[in-house]
Amino acid sequence: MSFDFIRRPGFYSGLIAGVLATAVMIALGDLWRAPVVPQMLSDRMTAIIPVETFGQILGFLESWAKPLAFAGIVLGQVIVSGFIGLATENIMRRGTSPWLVLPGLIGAVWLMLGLVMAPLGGLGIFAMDSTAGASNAMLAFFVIAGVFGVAIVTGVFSALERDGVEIDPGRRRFMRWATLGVPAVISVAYLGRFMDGLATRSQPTGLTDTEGELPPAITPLGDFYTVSKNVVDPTVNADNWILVVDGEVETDIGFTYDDILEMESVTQVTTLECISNTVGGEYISNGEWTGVPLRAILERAGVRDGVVDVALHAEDDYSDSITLEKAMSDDVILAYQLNGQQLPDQHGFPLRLVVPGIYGMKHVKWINRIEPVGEVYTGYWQERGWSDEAPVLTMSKIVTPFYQSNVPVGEPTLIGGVAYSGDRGISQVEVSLDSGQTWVDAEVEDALSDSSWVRWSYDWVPEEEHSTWIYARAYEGDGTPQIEEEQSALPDGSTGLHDVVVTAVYMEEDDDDLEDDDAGSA
Ligand SMILES: Nc1nc2c(c(=O)[nH]1)N[C@H]1C(S)=C(S)[C@@H](COP(=O)(O)O)O[C@H]1N2
Ligand SMILES: [Mo]
Repeated sequence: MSFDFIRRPGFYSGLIAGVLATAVMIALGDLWRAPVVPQMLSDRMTAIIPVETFGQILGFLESWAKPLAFAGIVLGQVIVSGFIGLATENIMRRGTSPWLVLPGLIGAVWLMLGLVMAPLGGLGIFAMDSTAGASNAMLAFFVIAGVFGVAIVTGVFSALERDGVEIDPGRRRFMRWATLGVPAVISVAYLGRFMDGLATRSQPTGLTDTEGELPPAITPLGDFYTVSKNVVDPTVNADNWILVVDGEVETDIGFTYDDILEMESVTQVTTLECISNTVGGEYISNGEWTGVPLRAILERAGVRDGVVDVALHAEDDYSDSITLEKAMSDDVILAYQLNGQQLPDQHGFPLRLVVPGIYGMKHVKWINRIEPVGEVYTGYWQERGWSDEAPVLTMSKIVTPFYQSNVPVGEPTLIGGVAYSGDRGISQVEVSLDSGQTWVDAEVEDALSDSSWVRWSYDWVPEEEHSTWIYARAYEGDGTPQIEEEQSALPDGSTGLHDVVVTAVYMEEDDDDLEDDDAGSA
């Protein structure tokens, strides 16, 4: 088998065109909310692959599965583009005019995107089932197909010209780099910036930066963790946004952003933790949320008899549900503020659900439709094997000291962190300083609310040089201990005790000497 085709102009023009078209597609996703095909396909793929295989192959689950699937699809797409380029070269070598090949190529790619890729991605023909609708997708696909076609045809054409017609070599090279090289560089740069954003799409909290002290009780906005399924998150214009309430209700109603702001508001502290958070992980933060009770909205529409679940639909085609019973409790709110500020885009502007006691997955962001339904509703992550009830499993986390750090013998070291049980309270936190043999009580701060984590601390004075594992163990309000058995996050959330290894060493009190040395050498 020969790989000579790799060096053929059709093939590499196709590769470049593929990268270029992908970049344009993502840019249009950003600008027009046009469908981003690899994003749709990776949504679909992660839904279709059996959970066990998925969990095993990808180990780290929800936060990495999507970016990996996405990157794989883009790569596949670019390689297929290479072969389309090769086919185009073969056709053009038979003397077919580029002015015939170009519209043919554009039309074929346009139809393929609209009639094959969009339905495969679950959005219907030309994405007519998407939030943005078909006309948007038709136009976006045309621009993408156009860029793709022009890139390939000019690439192949200039190569053929070089074979047949005499052109000054300098100009020819310039032409080729100008028509293909420049846009390729721009799009690689754009893709690079974008892949960077992809890796940080799920952003851990800045919780761990607090060695030697407890983390803030309320997580500052910039440190609040973020998780989203999207490659491109929605940015919602509140002026055009309407919250629709329909389904099993007496009257369908719509609320504008101002309607919501005018309703009586509540403010409450509630901790958010992602169900894919590992033991001791960074996907947990505590916020002060302001909004309106979900019940107030549901009562205006009037919920019909027989309703089981309330589904929440979002601008990014994400959805999830909570039971009607939960939806009616006082502390379930539709929030439009976080820590007294307008809800930031990445946390779900203009409106997101806050549902105490349940993992972050159900705290739907960018909500645009609320639908009471008569049967159990399967949401985005439930289609991918995650728990539907998703109650928070009690956890404790050692924030300080850091893993593998040295602490001084004979002096106090602060051991501290957070403990969280959803909405079941924390009555006690214990610490072990001898790798789990004996336990001492940590001091536990008062909780800021029934659904807030608590901070705990213990001053430890190691008496001799040694290494040890520090463990923490929390107890719920009614005294139930957290589950010690180690279990990975899928499907119900992780369990097990968090531990951190540290070494106690003699540390010389030589600060004065150092200062003297510094002064001497200055
Ligand atoms: N519309 C929408 N809501 C969503 C998600 C999403 O991808 N889309 N991700 C969920 C997940 S898995 C988590 S853990 C929380 C994270 O909320 P945060 O980013 O505000 O911390 O949002 C949830 N709500
Ligand atoms: Mo999550």
